[in-house]
Amino acid sequence: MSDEKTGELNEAEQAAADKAAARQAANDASMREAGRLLFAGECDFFWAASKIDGLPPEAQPEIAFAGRSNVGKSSLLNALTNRKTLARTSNTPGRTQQLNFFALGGPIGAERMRLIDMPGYGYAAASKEKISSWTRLMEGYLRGRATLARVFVLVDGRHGLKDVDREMFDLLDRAAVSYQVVLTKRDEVKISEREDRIASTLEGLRKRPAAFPHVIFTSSKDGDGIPELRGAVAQLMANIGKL
Ligand SMILES: Nc1nc2c(ncn2[C@@H]2O[C@H](COP(=O)(O)OP(=O)(O)OP(=O)(O)O)[C@@H](O)[C@H]2O)c(=O)[nH]1
Ligand SMILES: [Mg+2]
Repeated sequence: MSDEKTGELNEAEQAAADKAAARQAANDASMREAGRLLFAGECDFFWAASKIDGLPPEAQPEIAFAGRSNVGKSSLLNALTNRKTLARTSNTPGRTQQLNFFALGGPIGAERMRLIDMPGYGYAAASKEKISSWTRLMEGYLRGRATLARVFVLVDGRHGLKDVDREMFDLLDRAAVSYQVVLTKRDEVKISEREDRIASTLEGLRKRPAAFPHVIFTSSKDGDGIPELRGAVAQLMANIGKL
């Protein structure tokens, strides 16, 4: 029991908290190393789907990267896998129009897991037709994919959550797909603003049933947060017994 007057921990509680923190730190370090090894493996593009009946058959666990157009999904995939041009990046919003599948950690067909670069949303110049085909593809994939372990939803760290991001969370909550927010472009956010951006993002996720309550702030430009994100993926694989 903590001291009611001061809210401080007694000695035994402090010792237990220190022990738990040390265990957590050791686990985080080992997951980061497992993540480093996982992403140091082979990684190859193997499939693109623009229609829901064009998906590859389910096999290894999948993690997908979603987010507003131009938020940095393709850049993050390249940073994670330490490659410059694995996923195509661009200044033109709406560059990625399909679900692009990458095999990680082994030759295609014998990979350890799959990474999926998703087409962006919230693209101002998109036609109604494009939006409805995007929605069909995304909903179809998210609802029907038993091998989908988690969706990482990228949010621009310079701006925080927008209504289109909340619509994406609604879709994921409805589909009951586990998702985790990754803030991007950390290098463009003032140091003094970073903690607040993480806190307000977490606050926006608090009541969302399928959201994983931890936010990672990354920069594909200077590599900040990338080892942590690799570690989160390794932890996810460990949790489903596939590490
Ligand atoms: N400064 C900075 N720029 C970034 C970062 N990540 C991406 N960018 C830039 O943001 C722009 C968009 O990046 P992409 O990776 O193509 O974005 P996307 O989310 O895949 O975009 P769509 O495929 O159109 O949905 C490019 O000009 C990138 O160079 C980052 O961490 N820091
Ligand atoms: Mg892209």
